[in-house]
Amino acid sequence: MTDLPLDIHPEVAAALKAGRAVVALESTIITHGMPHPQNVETARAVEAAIRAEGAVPATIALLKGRIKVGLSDADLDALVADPDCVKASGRDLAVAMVRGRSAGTTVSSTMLIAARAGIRVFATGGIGGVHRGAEDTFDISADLTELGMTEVAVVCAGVKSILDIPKTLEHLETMRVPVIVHGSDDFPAFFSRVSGEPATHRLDTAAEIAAAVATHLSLGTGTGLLIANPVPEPDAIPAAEIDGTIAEAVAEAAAQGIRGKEVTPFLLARINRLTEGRSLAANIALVLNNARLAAQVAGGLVK
Ligand code: PSU
Ligand code: MN
Repeated sequence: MTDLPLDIHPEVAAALKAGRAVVALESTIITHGMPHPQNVETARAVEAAIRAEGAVPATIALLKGRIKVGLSDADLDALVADPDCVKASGRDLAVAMVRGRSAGTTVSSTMLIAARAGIRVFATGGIGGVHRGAEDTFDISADLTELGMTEVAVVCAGVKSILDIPKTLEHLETMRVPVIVHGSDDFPAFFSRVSGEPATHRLDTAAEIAAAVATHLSLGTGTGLLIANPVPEPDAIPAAEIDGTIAEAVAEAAAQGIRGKEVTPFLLARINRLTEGRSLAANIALVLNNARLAAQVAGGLVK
């Protein structure tokens, strides 16, 4: 085995050593999920939101072939400035590293790296899942596979209806991944607070969620947890208003023959464009909201 080129930022390393709260963050949302400059602004705002809750942020990415756990300001600038930056899920890491590439890490690869670094709580916007039409395309995100085999709690705002939400929830059930909705009886659909799918479990406070995460980890099931946190009401876009746009984007992707790992970035970019910024505003608000909850959960976990 070769030694992994893995750099843990000194602040993150010190926090882990001292048993302080640390929250991992992914970087595909920065490199492939949001337009510039909102991507960089949001990345910095999310880190600030985590610090404001007393936790230490650890944004994870690949920089010129090295795994970074915690990015300096210069690292973040270098990541977004790299024209050859790729999107790396867990299976893409090795080749990207051997080639010395920079990459945004998806939920799947970020979970993998967070677990290796000893970080148990991770905040993002939305996870990948079972795509609409998966019965024909077999397009199921590696994020679900990773949730089934890596012991990290992922705080998200549910899943976008670019995905098949009922099938995504079925898949998580099959893989023994607890799905906990924060303060709602309905599983959230990213832009919308409700998806029409009932919450399998509801917990109302960060302290209760932290206790559930701690208990799940001590059970040793080997799986992660999905914590779904509905978008704040003022920023929510009702399903009735966004569903047509999403359907349009999904149809365009199919018509243009978009496949594999290009599908999700294509859909996100189309939806951002079609809603002229409204979806982006909701996206930013929900990521910040998830970062705050994740920091509180991480705080509860180290108590
Ligand atoms: N969904 C979003 N925003 C995102 C992503 C998903 O609403 O930025 C990104 C995440 O990094 C997620 C990845 O892990 O897309 C999933 O890609 P795929 O569907 O190709 O597995
Ligand atoms: Mn896919």
